[in-house]
Amino acid sequence: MSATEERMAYIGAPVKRREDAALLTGRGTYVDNMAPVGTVTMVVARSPYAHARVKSIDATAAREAEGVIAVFTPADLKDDWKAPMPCAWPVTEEMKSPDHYPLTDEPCYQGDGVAVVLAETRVQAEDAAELLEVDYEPLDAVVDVSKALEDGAPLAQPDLGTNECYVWRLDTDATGEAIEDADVVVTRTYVQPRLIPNAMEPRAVLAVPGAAGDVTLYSATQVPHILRLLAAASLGLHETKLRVVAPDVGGGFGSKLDVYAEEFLALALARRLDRPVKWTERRSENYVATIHGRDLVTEYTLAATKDGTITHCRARVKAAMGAYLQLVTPGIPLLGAWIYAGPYAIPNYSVEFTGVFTNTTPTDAYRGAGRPEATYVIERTMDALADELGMDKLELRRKNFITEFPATIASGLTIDSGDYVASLDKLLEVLDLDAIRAEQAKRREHGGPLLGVGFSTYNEMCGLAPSRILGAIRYAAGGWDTATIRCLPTGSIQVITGTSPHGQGHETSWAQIVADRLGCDIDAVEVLHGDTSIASIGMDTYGSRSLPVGGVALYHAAEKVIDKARQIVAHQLEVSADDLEFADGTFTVKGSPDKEATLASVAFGAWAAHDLPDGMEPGLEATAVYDPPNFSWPGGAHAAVVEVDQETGDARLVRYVAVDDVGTVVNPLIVDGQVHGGITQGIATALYEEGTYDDEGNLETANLLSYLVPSAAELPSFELERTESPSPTNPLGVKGVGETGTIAAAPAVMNAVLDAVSHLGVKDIQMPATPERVWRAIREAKS
Ligand code: MCN
Repeated sequence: MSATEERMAYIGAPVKRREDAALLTGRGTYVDNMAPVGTVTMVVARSPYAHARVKSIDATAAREAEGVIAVFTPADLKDDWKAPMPCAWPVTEEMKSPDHYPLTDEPCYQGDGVAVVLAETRVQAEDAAELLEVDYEPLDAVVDVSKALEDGAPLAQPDLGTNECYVWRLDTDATGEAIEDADVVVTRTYVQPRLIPNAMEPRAVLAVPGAAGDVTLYSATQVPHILRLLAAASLGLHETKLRVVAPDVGGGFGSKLDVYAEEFLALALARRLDRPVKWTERRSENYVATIHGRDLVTEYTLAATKDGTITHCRARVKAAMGAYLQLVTPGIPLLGAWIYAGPYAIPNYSVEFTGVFTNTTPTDAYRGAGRPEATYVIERTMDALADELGMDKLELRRKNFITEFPATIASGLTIDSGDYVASLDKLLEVLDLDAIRAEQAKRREHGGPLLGVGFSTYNEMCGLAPSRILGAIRYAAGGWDTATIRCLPTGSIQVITGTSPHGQGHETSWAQIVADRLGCDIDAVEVLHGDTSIASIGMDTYGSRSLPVGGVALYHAAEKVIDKARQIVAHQLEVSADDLEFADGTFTVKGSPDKEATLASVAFGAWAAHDLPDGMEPGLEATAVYDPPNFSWPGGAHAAVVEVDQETGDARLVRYVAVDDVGTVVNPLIVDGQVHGGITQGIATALYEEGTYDDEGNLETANLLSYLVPSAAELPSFELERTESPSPTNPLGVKGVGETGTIAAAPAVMNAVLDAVSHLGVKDIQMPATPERVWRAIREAKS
């Protein structure tokens, strides 16, 4: 019997997050809460120019300032780096990558670090940094992806001789028919605004040197394991000499899936000074020093026959890399490269990505990473194609949905399961579209805020990822993960996971999986993570991978524990292992109900080791490493209802309905929370958030006043529903959920805004649909 067929006490139950009590009562431990004796504060002096050459730095006054311990410039530290800052995803052999070191004397974006100051207190370090006299020679900067590709554009990285980082293509031509020959061809160009991640906790780093050449790095990171490996390589340390701890981490949303200059600087300087070195990012610093997301321009084409059968899709994407390649910068847009046909059966497929250097903060993973970008252009263009065909927008979607699973799609991947029709049907049950259309018509006739409804039917690939595929697309690491389950002699159970939660509630959902499999009380299960000295290997948390990879590893580890326990019980009860049944934490002998053994008693017996089968190792624990054979394929249907004030252009979201299929749900409470957060970030893209630079490369939206992060006050209560097609790829039947909302929401909202004003002749509005943009679009359409 597979796990999905069994009755489960915990899987599927809305268990409250065990993480929350400590966090909500201020008992969490974040990096900035730590202050070992002798800690020195590090402050990074950052370039005010987007592109410049540092002619000289006079640090005399800074060095003499009160409390200052040291000042370092790039030249002082050049021997500390055995390798440049790493990029783990060289997407093509020819890809260009500028040298990137933690400090530079040719800053290439506003905020690039040019020196560090170390002082006894933060205030002293900040005051001293103000005293640095840096003589800059400003250089030409380029900030716009399209302009950067024009002849004669300033070079973001002059040594490379071009702003083109790479060109990556994927073409299939199933029918051999040219796209231009199709009955109807619709092409649109979309701008995906640059997004600036705003985790509750900005980044923070504390490096503590040990007595034997070892060092511990505490970091607000999503990737302690990856960080240990890469920092050790860059500093020329044995990996065993570096321990990385991710304590409580206040969110990351992809931005902490990276290895950063400040981590390397703190490590190098703690070893030099033999004192703990701490750096805590200020919110305003977060705006320039932590990676940004998106910033793409995409030309997207759909072609169809007159009856609405879609025959081709084509995407031409220009993606900003920023000034350097961070950990996975070049690969991020490509995470959408296989799903530019969405949930639709489209035989001819062509995508081309051009990575572009600009003098801006590097881009990298931000919730959804590549897949919101794909879904946005598909879903906007589906609406445009429906208009062109004179067809109902949902009918066009239904006609083209993939309905048979597993489905090998034109980009070459196989979607293991899904039911897009069921999700859309359920969405419509909840929505009451007829009533919305009637109200829309009434308002158009009698006045009042205009009403619009928009849809997004989506799928995504997440659960990163089968290692072989990652290798084939030139990503440097694997996509497996690990889990250890240790049954302690008292019946308590320790779980060690290679995932590194930073808000996703793994301590709760992992305990649910283990308590279900082993039939024990959930409170008996402790989940340990985020410390390389405890979980020595792992692949960390991103790409909605933790459940479909790390959670499944847990399942396999539990199976191994049960197998070993079964052998012990068979030996002790003198029965065949095949005659033992295991349920609710107890082994019973078929046909002899009086003979039984609880898992807890087996754990004690395995620890005492008085009576084990010959040759068996004492102890009851097991480790599993799981490499998924396929990606995880969630999907669903979302709808947004907006009101648009014609006079001011203000677009307000009034309803949001989401139906998601994430396979078997382990914890519905956590899943709802993930979907809430995800949708909010998608809505933020559609209506509020946009990072902009002026032509000189000054970040115009450099704080929370000018970069609008929505709060709960701007949002209605979301109506969440689910359909469930369990993944046949893994024994739990699970699919990832962490990014679904972000992927689906932006096009639903934008389609709704356009629906509200379509009768006025408005055909396009770029994101975010700010009051000014909407107002202008209405005015232009009327004139
Ligand atoms: N879950 C479940 N049943 C499912 C799917 C998931 O119960 N069918 C639960 C899991 O057990 C887990 C949580 O939902 O507790 C998320 O699981 P998963 O989808 O595997 O995603 P990850 O744990 O790998 O988290 C990464 C994902 C990403 S990519 C971003 S970005 C993101 C997100 O999670 N960043 C977050 N959610 C976030 N939530 C918070 N609070 N903070 C962030 O920075």
